Amino acid sequence: MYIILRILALFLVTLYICASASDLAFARSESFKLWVNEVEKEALSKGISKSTFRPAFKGVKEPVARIIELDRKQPEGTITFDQYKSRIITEARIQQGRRLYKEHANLLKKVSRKYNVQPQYIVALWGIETSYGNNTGGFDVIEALATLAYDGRRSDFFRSELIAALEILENKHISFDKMKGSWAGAMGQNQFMPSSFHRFAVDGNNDGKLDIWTSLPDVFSSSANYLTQNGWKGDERWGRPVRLPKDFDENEIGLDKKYDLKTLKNKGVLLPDGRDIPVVNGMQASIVAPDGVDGSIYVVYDNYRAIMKWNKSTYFATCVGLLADQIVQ
Ligand SMILES: [Ca+2]
Repeated sequence: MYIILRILALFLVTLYICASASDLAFARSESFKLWVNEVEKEALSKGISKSTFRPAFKGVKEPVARIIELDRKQPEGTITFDQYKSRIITEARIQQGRRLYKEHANLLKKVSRKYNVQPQYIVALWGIETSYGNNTGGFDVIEALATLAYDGRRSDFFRSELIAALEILENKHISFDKMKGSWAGAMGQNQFMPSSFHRFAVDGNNDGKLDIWTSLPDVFSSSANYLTQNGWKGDERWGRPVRLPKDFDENEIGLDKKYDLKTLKNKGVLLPDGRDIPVVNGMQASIVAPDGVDGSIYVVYDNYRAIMKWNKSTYFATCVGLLADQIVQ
């Protein structure tokens, strides 16, 4: 009898747990539905039509657990620059970059002239963002942005990106089923967030659409336009690797400190092979040491700051510069 009671009790407890778990799931999906209704109201008030909104949200039933998981464990900061560099600038990526640089030379030349950005930087950004268009991310952009906007960690940011993404659909640059991107909503071959798309995407092939998913003229022109709108100088480099003298004051390292090149030369900053650094009057430079003074050291110019507008990471900006150098070497 005692055993039967135990089993019955266990059964009831299990039933209770199951019921409360499903109640919870139900409550969660109801709360998400209400939230989507609210987003729809906002979208309609901002000029998005129902015929855009409804199909775009048709498959969006609940927040995607995988995206929230990815958002909570971003690797940046946990690896050294040296490790990052060896992952990003692989021999295969250099070789492919050189090949594509030649293959698309005419288009790149045209874009480069129009936006005053050297082609190797356009190719390097393309290579690092999506392995030259091979890895654009398989997430549905609306679903990804809705998940992150609902989740709460950075709701305001992702909600405005979500509205911006809906505007792209409204303007028919891409259809909702082809609007793929990263888990964080970065889209197409150069991984623009929707707000960057609105500010910097360009119709490179003049077909009336801004298509950074499949049109290379649009991808290249948009990347170049991004850089040029953020202060790129077509007659300057990004920076270069250097060597510091032994007695160099570590407090002089950092993007917040700017020097003219003659000052750096006088402080004993040398090229890696021991020659003097080139001095160009009027150019400002900073010293960057991503792994500290014992790691690799770089002098960086204004163009480096333009790359950091794209992605606010010294790891990223340095690798774009180094890969660009390799592509034209
Ligand atoms: Ca186009």
